Amino acid sequence: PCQFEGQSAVHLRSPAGAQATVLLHGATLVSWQPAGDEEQLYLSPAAVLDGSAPVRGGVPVIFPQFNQQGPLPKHGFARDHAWTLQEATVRGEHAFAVLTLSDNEATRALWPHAFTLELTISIDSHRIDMELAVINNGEMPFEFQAALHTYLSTTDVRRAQLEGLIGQNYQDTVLDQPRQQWIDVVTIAQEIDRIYWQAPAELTLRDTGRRLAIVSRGFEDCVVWNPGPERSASLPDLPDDGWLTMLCVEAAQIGNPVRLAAGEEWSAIQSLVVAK
Ligand code: TA6
Repeated sequence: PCQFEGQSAVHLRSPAGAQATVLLHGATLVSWQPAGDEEQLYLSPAAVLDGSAPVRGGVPVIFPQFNQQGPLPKHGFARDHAWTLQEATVRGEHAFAVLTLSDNEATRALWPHAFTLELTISIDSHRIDMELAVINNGEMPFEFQAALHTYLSTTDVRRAQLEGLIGQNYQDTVLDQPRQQWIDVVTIAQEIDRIYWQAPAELTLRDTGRRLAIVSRGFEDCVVWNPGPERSASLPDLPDDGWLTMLCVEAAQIGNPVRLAAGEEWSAIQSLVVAK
């Protein structure tokens, strides 16, 4: 491992010059720069990186509980543990890293199951694939929710457009109401927190001079979150105007928790692709 702001991390560089950095803490991807392109992820300048809190930005891994939908700490515990780097290699056009987290005393105290999480991050010149696998190493089935809580960077979120959600049913978490999306484009002017159920596999984020495809496979739901000005000001690890330069578009499995039998494996992917 190398260091990122004094913390253990793995740095990837593809043959074409794309780069990515993953902290061992939470296996949090904190940076992704496609070849010859700028940073695509938002990382709060006030993020706590020393392992004492989840990282505000990048791509925290949510497991085995989404938000406060169960008895566990918010968003589960995976984002709050040190993962182990298994491999970091370049193969062909790709650079990739594999990180794992297995149950230990601390996780079993919260959640009494034997598991391994495996996060594989793979980059080529203009694409990143983030695959989360869950393996049940125990003798009983278990259930979980999961998400890749991706913070995308935006030039000005009020001018950004997220396309592809027309006709979709969603839970509006701010209003605490079920709703339906009637216009194709989601725009942000204030706090937004929505779970789109059974979301399409591909969405597009348009931002000043940029088009980013957000592709998911295996994750059924999609969460769109921006804290807006008031919540941004109240979150200690986000600058007051932090909401303007970020948008979370999360690949998630929330509505239908996965039931995994003993010895079985589940996996799902979120990919980001910059249009050339
Ligand atoms: O995924 C959206 C969400 O669950 C929001 O409700 C908001 O609370 C956000 O995640 C951030 O959660 P955090 O625990 O990282 O502050």
